Amino acid sequence: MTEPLAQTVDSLRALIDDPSLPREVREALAPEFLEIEALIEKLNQRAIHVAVFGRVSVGKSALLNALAGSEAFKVGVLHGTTTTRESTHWTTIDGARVHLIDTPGINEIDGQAREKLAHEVAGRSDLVIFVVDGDLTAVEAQALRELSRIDRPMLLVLNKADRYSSTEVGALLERLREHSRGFVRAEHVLTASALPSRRRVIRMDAESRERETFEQPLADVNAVRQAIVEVLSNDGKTLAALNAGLFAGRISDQLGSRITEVRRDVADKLIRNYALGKGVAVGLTPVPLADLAAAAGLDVALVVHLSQVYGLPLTKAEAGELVLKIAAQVAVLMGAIWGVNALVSALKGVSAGLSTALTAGAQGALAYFATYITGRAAQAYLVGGKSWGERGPKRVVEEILKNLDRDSILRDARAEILAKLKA
Ligand SMILES: Nc1nc2c(ncn2[C@@H]2O[C@H](COP(=O)(O)OP(=O)(O)OP(=O)(O)O)[C@@H](O)[C@H]2O)c(=O)[nH]1
Ligand SMILES: [Mg+2]
Repeated sequence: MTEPLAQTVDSLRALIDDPSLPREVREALAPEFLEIEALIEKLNQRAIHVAVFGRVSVGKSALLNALAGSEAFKVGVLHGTTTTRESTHWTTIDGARVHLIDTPGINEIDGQAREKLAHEVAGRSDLVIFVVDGDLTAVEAQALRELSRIDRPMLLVLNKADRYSSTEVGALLERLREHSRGFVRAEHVLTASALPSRRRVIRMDAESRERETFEQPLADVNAVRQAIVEVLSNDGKTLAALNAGLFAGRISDQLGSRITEVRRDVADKLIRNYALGKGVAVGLTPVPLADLAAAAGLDVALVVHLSQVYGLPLTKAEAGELVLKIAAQVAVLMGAIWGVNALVSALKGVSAGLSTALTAGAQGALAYFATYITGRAAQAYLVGGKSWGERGPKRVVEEILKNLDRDSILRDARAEILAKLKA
């Protein structure tokens, strides 16, 4: 496989096999991963597309047959044997899958249609072969110019070389190189005998009598085959590979942001579930307000789980430290920003009996809220790549608290907890 192609396949494979992606994220991304698997499959096939163009009856179909080693395309003495806009056949050259594309003679179709076909077919080919059987005619020169604008590696092949002497072939090649200068590289002007005429041969039979027979000489398309192999190897950054690379790059960018999105969704769900779990647990067994901070086991579990979602796994001890750090900030900020009174009145809003004893729902809601903030803060820390960033933990927690709709979270939490407790 060529270098850039191999790299593309490797990087796609790495995306799929990334061990830092937890199961939840991987499952949510299943459709994207399937698409990438299919793309890798396609890249691994290492296929190139080769199209032939040329005047009628120059031997385009015969040339493709000789390359394929089979009678894949119809060959005929009549002008205009190939009439379908394009017929195709897969073959293998040098281990690579090659898609051969045959087209009708360029003088079969008029200027505009011809240009359109050339654009469409050559546009998705990795190599264009322009076949002639003599020096360039005006129509051929024009078509060659049009094709060269599509900017694909192009071979100019003098077919039916068997009909010329070697001196004639030499002279014709020279003229073709001269007339195609600027469009086709000199080393890409080649000869071929796709389907040499049968030769009359005289042989002696057993009785020493001369017998006239006809022999079909073997096709000679070695130069063309060699050029295809070269396109496959050096031009390895062939357009197909390059395009596939660009496509893959786009996919991995898209996937990158999808992964971020999915991680956020999964994290949000986790935070809400743990917060609810904690709220329900505390609601079932109300404890004095001071003991809430101690009931941090669930928060630690939440942080460990979150760290896995973000592919930055923390140990229980590390998560415990993080929870303490966040709790310290929350304690300071809750006091400083809202004041204890504000918090008490917020809870009053959800519970009439707050002044004497916290009801199950209200205390549960507070526990929910504490876990929710812990989760959000831990999430910010993980998104920052296990760092609080320049702002430091205090500012991060401060911003989370500031941006929260405290009252509605408490209200929703209480309703959810009560619903669970009743169930
Ligand atoms: N002598 C000789 N004749 C050839 C060679 N290649 C093809 N021919 C003959 O040229 C004629 C046309 O061949 P095709 O392969 O059908 O040519 P084409 O360019 O596909 O023609 P259209 O499909 O009609 O545009 C047939 O009679 C072939 O036998 C060759 O290398 N040497
Ligand atoms: Mg043909």
